[in-house]
Amino acid sequence: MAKIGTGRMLPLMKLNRFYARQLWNAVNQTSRSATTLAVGEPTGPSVKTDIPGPKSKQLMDELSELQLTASVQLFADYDRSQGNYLVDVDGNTLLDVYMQISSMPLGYNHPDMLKSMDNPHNIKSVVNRPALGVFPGADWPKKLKSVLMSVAPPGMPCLNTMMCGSCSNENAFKNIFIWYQRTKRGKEMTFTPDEMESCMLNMPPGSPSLSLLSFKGAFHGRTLGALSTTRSKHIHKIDVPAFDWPVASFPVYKYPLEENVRENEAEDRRCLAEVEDLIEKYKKRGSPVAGIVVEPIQSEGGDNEASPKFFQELQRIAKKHGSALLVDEVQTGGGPTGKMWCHEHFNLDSPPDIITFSKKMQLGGYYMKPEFKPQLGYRVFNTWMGDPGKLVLLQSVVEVIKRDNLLDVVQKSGKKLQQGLYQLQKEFPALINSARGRGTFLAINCSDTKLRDDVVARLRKKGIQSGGCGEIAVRLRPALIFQEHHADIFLDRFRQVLAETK
Ligand code: PSZ
Repeated sequence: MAKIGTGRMLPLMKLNRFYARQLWNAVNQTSRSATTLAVGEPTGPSVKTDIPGPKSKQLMDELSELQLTASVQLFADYDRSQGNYLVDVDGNTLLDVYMQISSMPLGYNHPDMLKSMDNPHNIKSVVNRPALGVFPGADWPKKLKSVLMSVAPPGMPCLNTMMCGSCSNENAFKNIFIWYQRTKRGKEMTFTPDEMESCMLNMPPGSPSLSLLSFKGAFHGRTLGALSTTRSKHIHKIDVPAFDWPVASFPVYKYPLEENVRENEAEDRRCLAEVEDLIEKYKKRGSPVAGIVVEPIQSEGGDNEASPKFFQELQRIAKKHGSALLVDEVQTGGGPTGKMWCHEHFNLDSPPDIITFSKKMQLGGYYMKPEFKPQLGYRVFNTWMGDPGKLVLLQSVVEVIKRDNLLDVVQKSGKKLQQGLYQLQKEFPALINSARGRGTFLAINCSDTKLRDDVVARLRKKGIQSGGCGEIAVRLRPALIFQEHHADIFLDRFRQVLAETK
């Protein structure tokens, strides 16, 4: 068993002696060199079997007795995975630039996160999971302030915690509708008998006709309300009833950006004009746009970027029409763009109204301006309302981000990755194009879907776990501890894959 920091035995952990040694070294090191950021990692990928290998296939059969396994790629060994490397049950070691759909901020088995469980108080916060809306623990307000508020986007002093990305959006949408109706009424507390009765029948005025505007290519989750704003793929939506809410075009840029400035500015204007038209149209229809919901970089939809100017204008349009602006940072939040929050790159006139988060933040939730806090209890509420156990993990994550300057690491590794992608698209212009992104939150397009799927599959054979998004993009979503030498490995394998395609 590993001994750690305090000198006590690590409970709950089956670590082999090698990793235990590395952990011990990591915890006791004070200087933060490149190697301490990714402690005890393998020196590179190694692939021994097909992926999925025989053990993965056996487990797949076992799991298929219970559920559909169509999306399962492999079974992982989370005891042996370390840092940037995912180890599977067949002993294959993959450099993971996808990180559980962008949700592992510090890679696998980070010593500081493990160490946080070597503490009886923290273990009790996992064991005794409260209904936070009714019985929060004594340290909850302080913890929210010292952890979540310490990385809050500027100008957003209020907060709700939730479970996942979808339910963060779902509940944030409710906050927007409640805010919108309160603004109309002038006061929240006074509901008419008609409102109280009609809402029980899903009818106006109690269940008012209001809408949220989202964008083509958007992904905001799969729960029923969120799904009405999701517009990325039919497989996400088909057969499920949806609200008749407006959908505007999201900019589709020509790359490289610096050579297509005029066209891309015209594209911004086209999309913004559409937003404004839709707001007018839905107002006339009797279903006013209470809020605009947007990702800072459309992720599932294909890593589609929009300019800071687009977002500045979008905010101005929202304000002009009395609509709230919700920026969905579920995938972009937590540091991968080189800032804690991607919208901080946009230089907005003022903070957005609501920012939702999940993934790298360990638990879901949203920051909001004070006027978005409902004034009555039980309006935005559920059993758990987040999870103190996850906040313990986030505390370690935030401490490590600050201590190890991980946003700087992201910027440095991101630059290397991005330059490497630019170089590769110059070498293989018939195969790949439109490298883009911020920090290590990067993507590149393949010439068609078949090639993209093929590239992702062949990268895996060479020991790189990447992911696709949209129709033709390969996306990179490494952990914040991804360093320049990892970028070299990725770029080298990517070059090999492309050279073999030529
Ligand atoms: O297929 C899926 O359901 C996927 S694959 C990646 C995601 C979902 N991302 C989740 C996500 C997101 O990227 C944005 C911008 N907003 C909301 C969500 C929903 O988060 P979860 O999956 O936690 O409900």
